[in-house]
Amino acid sequence: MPLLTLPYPYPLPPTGLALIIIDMQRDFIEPGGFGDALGNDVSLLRSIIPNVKKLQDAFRRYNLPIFQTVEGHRPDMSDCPPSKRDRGTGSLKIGDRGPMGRILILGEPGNGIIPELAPLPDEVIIPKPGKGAFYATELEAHLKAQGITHLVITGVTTEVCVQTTMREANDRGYECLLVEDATESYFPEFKQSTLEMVRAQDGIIGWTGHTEALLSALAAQYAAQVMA
Ligand code: C5J
Repeated sequence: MPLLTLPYPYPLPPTGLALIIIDMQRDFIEPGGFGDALGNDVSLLRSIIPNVKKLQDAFRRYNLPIFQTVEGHRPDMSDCPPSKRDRGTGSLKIGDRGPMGRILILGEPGNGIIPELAPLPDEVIIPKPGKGAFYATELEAHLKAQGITHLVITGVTTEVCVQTTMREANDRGYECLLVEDATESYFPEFKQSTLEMVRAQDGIIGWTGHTEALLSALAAQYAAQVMA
């Protein structure tokens, strides 16, 4: 069944599909975290939570792998380049103590995934020090070990960590579908531009599509496999 995507139908594979949920962590979505410290209206990101949840539920239902990422640094910040730590003019920097603990530090309350999308104990969380989920992480090793070739990509923020990850994945040969209504930005115009960029030139970075169409296609493709 062709999936309604741009620039042309995304080829859902019989096996090898995974869901990537990027950085749906309190640091970006709740007041008092990194996103807030950078001066953003963090409430804008909440709108996609129901759609990401629907996709998470569907991938669980069809026994398809899910990988969540969190952007964060070791408590000693040895993996945080000074250029990243010192960037900006705000008073709260990475590593400083804020209302949800130390900003963007792994293991702090603010660094945790929002409760609505809490992973199951056997689902993989990839901590990442950069914007892309492949840089200095174990994501690619996990994907290779599980024979993953196709990635459905969701999360925040569209033009920063989501787009960087999608470009990294594309260069590594993964077929990537970015779900329009399951990714969000603090800047609506940047989100729109990113969507157009990735699907331009006949899908130079990949495909874009919508949650409901994807859910129908997943049911058509994978429900029978689960029941078999
Ligand atoms: C940012 C991200 N925006 N997850 N991180 O710094 O997009």
